[in-house]
Amino acid sequence: MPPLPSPAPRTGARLLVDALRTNGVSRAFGVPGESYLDVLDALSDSEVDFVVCRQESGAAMMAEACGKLSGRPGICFVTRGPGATNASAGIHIAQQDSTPMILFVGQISRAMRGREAFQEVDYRAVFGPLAKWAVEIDEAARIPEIVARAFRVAMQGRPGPVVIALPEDVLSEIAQVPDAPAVEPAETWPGLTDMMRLQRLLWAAKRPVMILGGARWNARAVAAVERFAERFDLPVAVSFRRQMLFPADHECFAGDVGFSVNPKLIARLKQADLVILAGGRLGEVPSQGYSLFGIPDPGVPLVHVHADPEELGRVYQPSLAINASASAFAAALEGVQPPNELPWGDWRAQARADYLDWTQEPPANAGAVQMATLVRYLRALPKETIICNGAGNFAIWVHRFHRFRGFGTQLAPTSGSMGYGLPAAVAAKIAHPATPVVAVCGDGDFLMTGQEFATAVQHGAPIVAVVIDNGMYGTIRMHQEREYPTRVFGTTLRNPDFAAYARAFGGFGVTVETDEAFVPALDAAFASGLPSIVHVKLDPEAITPATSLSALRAKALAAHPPG
Ligand SMILES: Cc1ncc(C[n+]2csc(CCOP(=O)(O)OP(=O)(O)O)c2C)c(N)n1
Ligand SMILES: [Mg+2]
Repeated sequence: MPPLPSPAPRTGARLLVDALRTNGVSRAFGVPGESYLDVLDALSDSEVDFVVCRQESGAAMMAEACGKLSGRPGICFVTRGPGATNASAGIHIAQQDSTPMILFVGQISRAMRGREAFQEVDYRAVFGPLAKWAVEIDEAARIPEIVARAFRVAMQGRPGPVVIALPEDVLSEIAQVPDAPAVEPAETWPGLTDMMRLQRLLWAAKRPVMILGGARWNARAVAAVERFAERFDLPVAVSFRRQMLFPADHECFAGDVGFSVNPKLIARLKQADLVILAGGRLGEVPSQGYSLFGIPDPGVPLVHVHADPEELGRVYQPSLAINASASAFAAALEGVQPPNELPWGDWRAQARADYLDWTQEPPANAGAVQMATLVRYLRALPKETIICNGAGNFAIWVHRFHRFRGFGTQLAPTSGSMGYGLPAAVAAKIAHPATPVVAVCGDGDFLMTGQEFATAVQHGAPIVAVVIDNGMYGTIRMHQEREYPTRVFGTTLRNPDFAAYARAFGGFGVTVETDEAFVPALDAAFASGLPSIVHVKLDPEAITPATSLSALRAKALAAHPPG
């Protein structure tokens, strides 16, 4: 056999960009730094679109959002030290949300390591516990190997973020090595008897429910679960911020288990005699502070399906543990047959009725602007509309009352990270220019990453950000009034004119102070074709759909009279 031709000499930076291309990367997000000039230069004549951002926190959240929508690692480049620490919120989101993502960090030259050189950080130590894997590349020749492994680690099993530190001199070092092959994550299928055992458990059940969560889903898998639910007439709930895993207009949909959950759904889950938990971990929020089922014995036959065996039995000991990705499990459900008669009668119909009852239009709130109007507007948007949010009480209305109807229509962090909605929306709009994208933000939430509105303008991403301005960190004020009624401290906000802010950046801005102006303002934002902010002045009394701020305070004072 003739010897293989030896590969052309390439810099570390070129090897890196070639590895991205081999793995189908067409877009990366980042903030530049002198620590990785060689990569910027290699990107400049590649086919990778580099979305330059204003702060690494937003850049990392954009990459995370891309990973969440596509199932392939979102890519982010940041500089050493402050660049990397700014990006850490995005890493934490990717970890808690099981999102594939790779953060590349410029690093000081190898010869300077350990002296606490300018902006030196030990990335393995800092990101080791925060990310799925953190690594530093020591020689250019190993770039193909390590980047290929990073793609695999990010996607395989339970997906998550990988952090790769790139010493400056490794990026300029020349190596003569071949590229690694493109990476496809291994699929994990249910074992030979798993689905038969699942069928047996279903045949013995009288009150079964399914809860969908986690990662490794796609549109096909979601459709397969829908068909399964129909054949078994099964109530299906979704986990915290996972509404996109089952269409809300489907007769089998029973609601979500997140914050401010339907008490009837919790009661139903507690009455169930079979729980099928597919893809998720049933963490603190969906399990209502780990109170929903027993630990370690859930107290009910539990079928737990997860792509990572480490997650099976980590908290709850299931009756049947199935080590499979959500999508492989969904495909295998086609083979599970229902009994001739389904003994759970109107169990599913009642679950559906409870959901519809709980999510009727929101009741009227205090003040001149109604959250119900926003919810009505969102429901009327095309069903593929992508709705994004960060954290704050404003999101309760979105999660409870909006009807998500398709995979990929929701970007919301289960880590409860404020500031996520805007950058997630920008990333979604850049990736899906023909799809309407709305970020629903709080006034506190928006300004955590509000500078990324400039990124939307620069990259022509006409998102609509609805900023719900109640002049406070409302969620914390709510807790404050409950625990320390009347002692308001550190939760009031003096806000800018958000509409003027949008215009100053070259976008469209409008302020809404009455309910009549709400819908025309949203229509005008969409019609503008520009990145837009609809600044909604919400009465601070409207603290949740269920109660007002003064009612909350009065209740707390009655329970703990001062003095
Ligand atoms: C990054 C981050 N910092 C702080 C918090 C704690 N926190 C949760 S909600 C909230 C207030 C949110 O305020 P706002 O966005 O105005 O929404 P509102 O609750 O007023 O609707 C805060 C400070 C958080 N979740 N994330
Ligand atoms: Mg607020």
